[in-house]
Amino acid sequence: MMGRILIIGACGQIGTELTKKLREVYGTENVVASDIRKGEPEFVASGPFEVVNALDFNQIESIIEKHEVEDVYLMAALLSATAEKNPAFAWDLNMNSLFHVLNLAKAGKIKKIFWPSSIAVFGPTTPKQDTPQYTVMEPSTVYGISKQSGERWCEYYHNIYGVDVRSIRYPGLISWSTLPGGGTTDYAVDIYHKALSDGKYTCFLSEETRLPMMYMDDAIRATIEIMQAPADSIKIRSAYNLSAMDFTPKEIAEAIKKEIPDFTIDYAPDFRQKIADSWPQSIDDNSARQDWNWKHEFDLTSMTSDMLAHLSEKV
Ligand code: VAH
Repeated sequence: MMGRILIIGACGQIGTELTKKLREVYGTENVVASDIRKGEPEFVASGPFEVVNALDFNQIESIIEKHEVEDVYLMAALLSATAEKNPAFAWDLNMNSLFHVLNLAKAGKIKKIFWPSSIAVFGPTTPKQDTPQYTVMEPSTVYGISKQSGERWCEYYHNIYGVDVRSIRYPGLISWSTLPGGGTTDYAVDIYHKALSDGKYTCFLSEETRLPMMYMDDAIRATIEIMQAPADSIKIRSAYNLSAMDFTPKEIAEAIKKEIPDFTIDYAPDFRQKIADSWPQSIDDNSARQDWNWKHEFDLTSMTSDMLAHLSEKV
């Protein structure tokens, strides 16, 4: 039998859905969810759950040994907006949690690691259209700096110690089943909830702010597919560009209006506008498509239909 999977940060926006999908694929008992505190009772009761502080090396090590874990998905991090409010803790959490998992793998206690990077590694001097896999990267946010540094360390641990760590530069992610936490792209989730509950939305980014985005179903599938790919097909050990679509608040509002004609939007940009303006508008992800056969499935129209359908059931 293969070893088990441990998800650190399993109660977050990605972690919650990743846990559910991994349990469908590998069996509930083979996927251990963990977070710094217990999440929703229903989620905690849905399979093996442990309270683990991502900054506590000994705790992570003991859970890996207790459950005979082979693969670790490290999803704990402070996202862009929150990290700007607490730079020191964001750097500590985003970097030292990664070092703990890389060092456990270097010691032979973990076989394979997934670590999420982000298009936030790019900055104001990066080409904004079809941003290449390799280009100028001068991130201007704490989150982006931590993700760029993390990519360098992932590649170093692979090249020097043979650690099998794999990473994706996620764009903004949109999901119906879990609320996002502290991101700049969170407007693209909030807007669907407010369209159904209030029929209107005040967006914290300006109407022409174009950002790379992806539906969570695609992001979860990409995460599992990169981990299932043969090691020799993973030619990039920093992190792969990944993309599905890009849109502006105006365009997502138009997509919603096709299903909710009376929906209205207005704009009140806040501090997150400066973060968004530092990021690319669209991403070239050909390396992922070539190396491990990535292909997205959802576009703005199909995502909007799926989001509104699921959220309408929850209301
Ligand atoms: C954020 N959702 O907004 C994250 C993501 C590209 C954005 O990294 O911080």
